[in-house]
Amino acid sequence: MRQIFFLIFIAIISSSCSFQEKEANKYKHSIIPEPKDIQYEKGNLMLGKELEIYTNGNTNKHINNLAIILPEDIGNKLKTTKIKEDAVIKLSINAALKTEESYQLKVDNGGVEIIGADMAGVFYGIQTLKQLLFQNKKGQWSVPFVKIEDQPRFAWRGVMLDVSRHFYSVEFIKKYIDALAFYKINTLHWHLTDDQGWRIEIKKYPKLTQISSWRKETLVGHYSEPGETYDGKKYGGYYSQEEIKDIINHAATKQVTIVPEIEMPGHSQAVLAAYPELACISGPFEVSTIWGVHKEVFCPNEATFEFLENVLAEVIELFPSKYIHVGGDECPKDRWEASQFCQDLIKKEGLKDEHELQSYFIKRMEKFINSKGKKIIGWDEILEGGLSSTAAVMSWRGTEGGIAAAKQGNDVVMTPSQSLYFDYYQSKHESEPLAIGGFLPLENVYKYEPIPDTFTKEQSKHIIGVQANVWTEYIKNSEQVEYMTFPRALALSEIAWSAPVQKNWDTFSKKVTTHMQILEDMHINTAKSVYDISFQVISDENKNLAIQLSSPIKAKKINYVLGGEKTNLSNGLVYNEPIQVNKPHLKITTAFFNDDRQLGKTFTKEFNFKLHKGIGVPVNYIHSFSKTYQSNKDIGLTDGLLGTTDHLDGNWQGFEGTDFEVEIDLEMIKEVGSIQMNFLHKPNDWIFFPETIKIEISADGEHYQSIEANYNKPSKKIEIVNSKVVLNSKVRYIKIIAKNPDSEGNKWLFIDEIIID
Ligand code: TNX
Repeated sequence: MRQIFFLIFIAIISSSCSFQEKEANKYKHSIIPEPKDIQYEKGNLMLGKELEIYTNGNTNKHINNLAIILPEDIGNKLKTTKIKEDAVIKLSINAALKTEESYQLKVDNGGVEIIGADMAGVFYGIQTLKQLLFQNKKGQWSVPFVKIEDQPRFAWRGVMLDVSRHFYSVEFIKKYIDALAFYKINTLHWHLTDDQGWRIEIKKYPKLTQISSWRKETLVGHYSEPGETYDGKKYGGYYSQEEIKDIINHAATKQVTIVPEIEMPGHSQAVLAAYPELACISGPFEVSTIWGVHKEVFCPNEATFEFLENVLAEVIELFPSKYIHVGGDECPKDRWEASQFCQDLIKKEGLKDEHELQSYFIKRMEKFINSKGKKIIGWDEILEGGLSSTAAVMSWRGTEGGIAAAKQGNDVVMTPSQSLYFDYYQSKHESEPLAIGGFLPLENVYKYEPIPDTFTKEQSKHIIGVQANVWTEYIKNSEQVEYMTFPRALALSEIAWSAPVQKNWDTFSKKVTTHMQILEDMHINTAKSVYDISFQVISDENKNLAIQLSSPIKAKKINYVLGGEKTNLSNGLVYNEPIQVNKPHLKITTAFFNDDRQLGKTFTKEFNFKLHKGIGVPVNYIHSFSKTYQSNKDIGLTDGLLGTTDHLDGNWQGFEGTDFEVEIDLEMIKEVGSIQMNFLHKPNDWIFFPETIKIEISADGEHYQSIEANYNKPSKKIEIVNSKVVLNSKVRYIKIIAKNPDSEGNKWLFIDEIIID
């Protein structure tokens, strides 16, 4: 049936080369994920006061999505009053577009036309239109004339949210789905059960929500900190089946599939608290109050299988998803090893060991799930001990599991922790809220390529998608979920949707600034660390020291002033090139700007340089310094910055178990009065002063004079050991060898700086 909806006022004015066009052009490349093909044409379509929408097929169901996209003054007043063939916005499905979820979007004088291969395609066309609209909020709403053809790279574009470690409201889950769908993410993997809480109502087992959903308290601070303390507050919650249905229905309108995860056989301590008979040892057990891998797991006995089948029967009834996630990760085998029942079962089933017993467990559950017309997916541990050919694998411990699975013909979702764990830190700034660990800045997410270049076409087909995981041990509330997810989900979106040829970090990074603004308009709490400014001391072509300012994403503008913290940076200098160091004391205050608006925090750094004749001179290392302690890399020893007794202050270079041996070429003969070096002595941190220090100098590079450097042995627990050699000679080449007291072992030598006067 053909339908036309007449909505509110309309006025189409096409303008050429107007102010609006310039505005629109400015944001030309701000669609995330980057479409397959996009061509801008001259002119804009002005969306005025009245808006008519024409739909065919089921696409009238998207009217609401369209309503939300429209700016509040238009979209909030949707009315369907009149039928009209030449509507401004036309939505239709055309099966001639072969690729699932693909769409075409055309904006010209005639209006906006979105043709989708299917309902999802139309929805994604609307998301693109919404992004074009968001970008010109100037009271008047215009869309640039454009022709877009677009299709996804991967079918599974996912985010996993752990609601066990911390629990979030129904309202938030919907908001989260909306935000992800806006970036064409189509799968929410819902981690509903874990040791610390069971979050889904199961009618047959009421104790799951009475007991397993509640923990008596929660660990305070990081798991690795010594001396555990707890907050003493009962914590928990669960989603009723009604609420789950409501969320699933909402997700469907955003083309998002929710894949439920019921963890087995590990991460199941919360269940055992309510049903201790499902363990191999006798209880009681409690819902866990700490993080990590737990030994209390399901026993592979008939009671467990019956329980899980009953649970899954209700889960399958609720969730339309083709996949059911069965967990399978981190299942310690201690209880199974000690259990006579398990050992007998291993013998009876002819299994090799406890890993094959886990595989027996998963295969049994898979049979049940398949019998209900669904497929299983599990964490990569389900590969251990053998896997059926129909199971899909989520590769999280790196990519090896995924690669092995794809090679043997199993479908794979790539979610390697080092590239896609959104519970990792995204910035090293000390103001960053407590996180589990790791370091995953936006750029590292963006760089991730899910298909190994050694893969054949056939193998590549088994990589069905990518997913980011938001584990929530340290994510206490929904604002924090948003913070950890955005903007990193924008990079995920582009990995998952756009073809590799469309990807470009510089372009993407510019788009991010615009989208940070859009996300703010959507009331999403984003991580502003993409606007952090870092300082790096470098030496320019003339061996002059300079300070380079940079930010994680390409800045529209970095402003700075020399000096004061409270200065108004919008009137500051615009950073174009490294700031010359021409005096020993320098203080820089700086921030990231978009036009005249400061976007991130203000950063201030003070430098106290010791300016000497060796400044900026490159050092040739015979044994390389450790990557962990590298200060300003190759000029770290000649950057004029002296290390303090804090060996992590960023100035020291560390050498583990090797001598310190370098060569320096001053590039011309210079009158050198003396050479000084500082070594750190800090035995509690396994850092020791050198056994001997030898300096060799030469004017021609052939004839060297060797001098033993003297120094006073340290008398304190922490001391900077200075050694000075008076030369008063003409020198060009310098060699320095400081002996590590333990050059075969693992003692550290720390040096900074080589001061040539
Ligand atoms: C490992 S990834 C886990 C989770 C933790 C996560 C923390 C996986 C399948 N298991 O239980 O929350 O690390 O990063």
